[in-house]
Formats: sequence, structure tokens, C-alpha cells
Amino acid sequence: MAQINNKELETLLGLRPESMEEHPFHFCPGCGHGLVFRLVAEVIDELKIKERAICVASIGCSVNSYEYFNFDGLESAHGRAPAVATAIKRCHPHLVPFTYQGDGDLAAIGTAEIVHACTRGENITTIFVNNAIYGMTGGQMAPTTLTGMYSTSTPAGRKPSLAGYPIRVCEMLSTLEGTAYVARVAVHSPASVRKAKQAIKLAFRTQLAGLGMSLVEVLSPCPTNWRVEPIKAMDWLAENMLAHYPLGEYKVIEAVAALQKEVSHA
Ligand SMILES: Cc1ncc(C[n+]2csc(CCOP(=O)(O)OP(=O)(O)O)c2C)c(N)n1
Ligand code: SF4
Repeated sequence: MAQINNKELETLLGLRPESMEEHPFHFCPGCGHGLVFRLVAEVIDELKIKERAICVASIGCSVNSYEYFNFDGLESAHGRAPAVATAIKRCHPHLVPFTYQGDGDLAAIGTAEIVHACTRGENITTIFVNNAIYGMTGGQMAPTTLTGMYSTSTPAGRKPSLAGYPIRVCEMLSTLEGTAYVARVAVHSPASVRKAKQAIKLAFRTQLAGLGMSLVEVLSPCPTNWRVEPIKAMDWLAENMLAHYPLGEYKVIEAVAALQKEVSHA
């Protein structure tokens, strides 16, 4: 019978991944960031890239990712994470930089950076957490805030005549030639969390295979600013976000599809 060591046992039992520090999350109860951090850490462990991974953190509730990830990381200015990750990858191609960005960070102040990183086909990975609001600063409208949705800066609900329509990042970026893998997932149910992990893993494998830009958008609850109880926030996400932000893979180039097949046959 095959022997396993303690670390492998911890992994099997679903305990803390090696890529996570033993540090309590500061997030509000029911926040999706904790789930996404955990999935990223599990993927880094499984791909055995802990010594090469670098998290380029953005500004937002996920800003202190360095407290939780047990591998290298750095802060970028608001919205500029794709430019920082580009520099790391170009100077040190053996490293595995990824950006972890909220929707305010990526789709508002950082729109130019992500669009140009995608159009250049940078060989980096972006984890884009869309909670349809500016979480950290108190719930103002983000570009992703749904039509009619309450926010502190749209107290009567977002009106397109005044504030435009919610931006669909995956649909937009998948049209750019430099993107290799673009997918939208969610973390509102056990099944969706499992799928989210598969997508995150494929995004990192895309980078490891040198295939170009990979981006996974994760629909994620912000119960505090949605003003919904934590458990109800999961239903709120399903009832309100999925219609405007359909889940699925928006771009899978052939070489990535080949990687995907290897996984499903494994
Ligand atoms: C140049 C600059 N402008 C504005 C801010 C204020 N600010 C900090 S975080 C943030 C929005 C964060 O929202 P999001 O990216 O959606 O992340 P979340 O907190 O929801 O995870 C803003 C506007 C800032 N820190 N720097
Ligand atoms: S404000 Fe929202 S995004 Fe920020 S920690 Fe709380 S629930 Fe999470």
C-alpha cells in the first residue's frame, strides 16, 4: 500500500493548503474572497509552483493577500496589477505571476491595463473577482453594478440613463487576439466552487504552457455592501448576477483545449 506523509494527509482531509498561511481572514462573514483565495492556494499546491508563484495584489478588500498566501507577492497601484505582472514575467519568465483584482480595480481604474495586457497576449494569469460593487470603500457603484442595483452612490438603483450599463468583462476581453483562456465562474454553491477551481487551474496551466493571457472572472458575494445576510447572499448572486453575467468559457484556444483534454483524461 502506498505511504503518504502528513502534508499529503492534510491535503486529502481538505485541511489548509501549504500555500496558505495560518492567519484568520479579515473578510466580512460570507465574503467570497476567502473562497477564492483558498482555491488559488489549492491550485498552486497541486501544480507545485509555490516557489515560482507571485501574487500581484490590487487595491480593494483583497489588498492584504500577503497575509494569507504563503508565497511571494507584491502590491501594485490601483488597477495597475497587469502592468506589474507583465514586467515580472518578461524579466523572469520562469516565475508565475498572477493578478488578483476586484471589479473596481480591473474594470474601472484599471481598464486600460487589463485591455492592453490581453491585447499584447502577455503570458500572465488574472483572477478577477466580480462582486458588482466597490467593497473596500463602502459600497459605491462599480462598472459591474447591475442595472437597478442599490449602491451608496446609486441609492435609487443604477439607472443606465445616468450611469450606463454594467460592463461584461469576459465577453469584451475574449474578443482580443492575445487572450488564450477566458472563463466566468462563481462561488455561490459547492458545484460552482468545484468548477471555479477547475477554471483557475486551467488558467495557471495556460501560463505554464506559455500560451498567452488567461483570465478567470469569479462572481463572488459581498453580503455587507449588498446588505444581504451571508447565506442569502449566495441566492442573491444566483438570482441577480447570473442572468447578466452568464457562466461559461468565453475563449479557449486550441492549445488550451488540448490541455483541458489531458486533465479530463487524467
Ligand atoms: C488611485 C486610487 N483611487 C481610488 C482609491 C480608492 N479605492 C480603494 S479600493 C477601491 C475599490 C475597490 O473595489 P473592488 O476593486 O471592486 O474590490 P473589492 O473591495 O470589492 O474587493 C477604491 C475606489 C484608491 N485607493 N486609489
Ligand atoms: S466589504 Fe464585501 S468584498 Fe469586502 S470583505 Fe466585506 S463582504 Fe468581502
